[in-house]
Amino acid sequence: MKLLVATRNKGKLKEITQKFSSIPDIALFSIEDIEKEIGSISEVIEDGTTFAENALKKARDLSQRTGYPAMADDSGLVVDALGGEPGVYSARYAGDGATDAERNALILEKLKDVPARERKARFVCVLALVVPEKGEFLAEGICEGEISTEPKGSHGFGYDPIFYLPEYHATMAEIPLEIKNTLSHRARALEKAAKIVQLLI
Ligand code: ITT
Repeated sequence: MKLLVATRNKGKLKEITQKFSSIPDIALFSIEDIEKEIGSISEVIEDGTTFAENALKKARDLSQRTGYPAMADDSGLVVDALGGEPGVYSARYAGDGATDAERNALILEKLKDVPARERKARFVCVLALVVPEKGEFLAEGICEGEISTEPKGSHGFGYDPIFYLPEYHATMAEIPLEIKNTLSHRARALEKAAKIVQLLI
């Protein structure tokens, strides 16, 4: 089965490719691969109020444009002390054009007076699979942690440097990618999605 992956995020793509590498009879193509064949694909506006809505919107768009099965992920950081922010706004938090470092700094600043016990947060990932003639499927993965008091580590991407995993005594950016890929929200959602894909092949 040919499966198009609706993301331009290199970190996500790497994680998805690794997780699906053991599934026989599946060939993954990124948006960039498809653009080489059909020309540029405009960005989908992620204006949904839930991760599921946005993931479905991205997967439907790519599948409808190409006629192939497509998978998209919407993911982000949910911080309890910020009432669930940045949530679906994770990619745009701190404004368009802000860097990962600026987004991390904004969260640390907003939490500067919040004590350790109230710094609980989670990464959430929803994967949407849209398969012509077979249907639409959703898979969710959650990874629980805390917001640290300073950024640490250089692995991963996005909010990883401020996402502290108490059981590892380290942030997500301090642990090797191979470990992140066993416990991350995306890893968990991908495991569920892989089972769905295997049933559809
Ligand atoms: P695509 O829409 O092209 O897939 P994106 O980077 O815009 O890529 P999202 O809209 O899903 O992705 O935004 C999710 C944001 O949440 C992302 O930019 C990161 O800042 C953050 N995020 C998601 N997964 C993460 C992870 O594993 N580690 C750290 N931050 C993550």
